[in-house]
Parts: sequence; C-alpha cells; structure tokens
Amino acid sequence: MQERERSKDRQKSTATLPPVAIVLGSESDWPKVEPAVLALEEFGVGYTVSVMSAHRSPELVREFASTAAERGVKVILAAAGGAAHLAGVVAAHTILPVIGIPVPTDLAGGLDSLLSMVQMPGDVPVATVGVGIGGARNAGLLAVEILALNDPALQKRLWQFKESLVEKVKSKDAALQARLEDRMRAR
Ligand code: C2R
Repeated sequence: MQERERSKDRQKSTATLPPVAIVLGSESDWPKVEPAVLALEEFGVGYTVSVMSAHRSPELVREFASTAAERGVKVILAAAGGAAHLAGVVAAHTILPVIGIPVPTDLAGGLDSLLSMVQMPGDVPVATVGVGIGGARNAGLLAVEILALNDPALQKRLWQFKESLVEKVKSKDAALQARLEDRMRAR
C-alpha cells in the first residue's frame, strides 16, 4: 500500500463519526434497510452507512468494529441477508450495542437471514429485529431509544411519537367504524 493511501486510511479510522453507524453486507441490501435511516432522520439522529462483509472483506469489518466506539459511535446497525454473519462478527469486535437487521431473501422470505443472525451463541449479543420493512424501521427506532437514555430531548420526542401512534390508531378505528356503519345502512 502506498504511504499516501495508508495515511488516508489512518485519517479515516480516527475521524469522529455520528452516533449511529449502519453497515450493510452488500449495496444490494440498501432498499431493505432504508426504513431504518428514515426513522433516524425523523428523530434528527446522525448516521453513516457503509458496505462491508464478514465474508468478503473481513479485515474491514474488524477495523471498523474495533475502532467504532473510540470514533464516537454509540450504536451499530448491521444488515445482511442469507448467511448473515455480519452482525455477529461486528459484535465480536466491540462492546457497543449491535442491532441486527435480517434482510429478506428468496428463501422463505428471509428465514435464512433471520436464523443466522438471531441464533447467536451466549456471550455475544445481537439485538435482532424482524425481517422486512417493520424490522428495519424498528432497528432505527431502537437505536433512537438507546441514545435517548442519556438525552432528555430525545426522550421527549419519543413520548410525542408514542402519543402520535395512539392518535393514528384512533383515526384508523374511526375510519373503520364509518365504513362499517355505511355497510349496515346498505343492508
Ligand atoms: P450480493 O447482492 O452482493 O451478492 O449479496 C448481503 O448482505 C446480501 O444480502 C448477497 C447477500 O449477501 C449478504 N452478505 C452477507 C455478508 N456479506 C454479504 N450476509 C456477511 O458478512 O454476513
């Protein structure tokens, strides 16, 4: 490696990062992971997104995971599909909380991703969310909740969010009741 490239790498690994780091096993995972990013954006939480693979670029994963905490990262989201080992390998190299996002695949909707991510051996936790859009969104929200432990302003926004959920359910119920009444009248 050229000295210039080495020094660029060193600068990269010591630069301060936003509190949430998202890693994807492949660029092809991005559309399935975007809901996590949208959730972070809703709460104004900063993030990075990078592609790295425990299988294809194991050194990059080790370097990233073992330096993430000292670079200011507080929570890591790791998304991968199929033989999804990325989250577990990241967790092996850090004491930061790692949230795994199992990416849907053609095999039973992503059951392969889910099981290879969620079935971690004891001692190496990965908080795995569900497969699909809801799972990715929950990964983002869970990261916000972790950050909110030390951030009263974020706690306040989370409570407002909870209240908005109640309002949403109430208005959906009202819409359903109106449809049911129309149906009764038409009988
Ligand atoms: P490609 O589309 O690049 O062939 O990747 C990726 O997350 C993706 O879902 C196909 C799938 O392979 C997954 N992959 C992993 C890992 N690295 C890549 N599961 C890993 O390290 O766990």
